[in-house]
Amino acid sequence: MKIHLFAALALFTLGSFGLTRTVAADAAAPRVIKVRAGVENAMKFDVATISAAPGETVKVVLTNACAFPKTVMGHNWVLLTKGTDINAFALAAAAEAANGYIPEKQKNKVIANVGLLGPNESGEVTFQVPSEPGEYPFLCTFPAHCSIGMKGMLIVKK
Ligand SMILES: [Cu+2]
Repeated sequence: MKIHLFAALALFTLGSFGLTRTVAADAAAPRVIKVRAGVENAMKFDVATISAAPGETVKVVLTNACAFPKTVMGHNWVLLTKGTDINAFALAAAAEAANGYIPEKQKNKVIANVGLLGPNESGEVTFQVPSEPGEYPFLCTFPAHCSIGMKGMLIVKK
């Protein structure tokens, strides 16, 4: 009888711990935003506008839908600080293949980024959305992709 009671208590305790862990994990889970680059080899993201609350934690999962090799048509996803000139950033980035097309001198303008992906590859980044409302541009920094249209905007508002 004693043993049964102990076993029941042990099970109850284990169950409680399991429940607590699950609830905590859910509360901390970021909102997932799936973005595909180069669907049908078009130079754009299928999600060009992302709305988020100040300080929200999000996870951007980028998939490269292009069929071409990474060196010919890789794609990345780079979120920049508010007010950054994305054309100037893209121009500087184009010369820095060795850095995954992130310009060394403008690294401070990058809030979050998913590295360069080859065909059918996926990558992700989890980050906290800035607390200041406004428009934050994102782009693919592979040479010429942004100027053709591979860009978008993260809109932060309460
Ligand atoms: Cu691209």
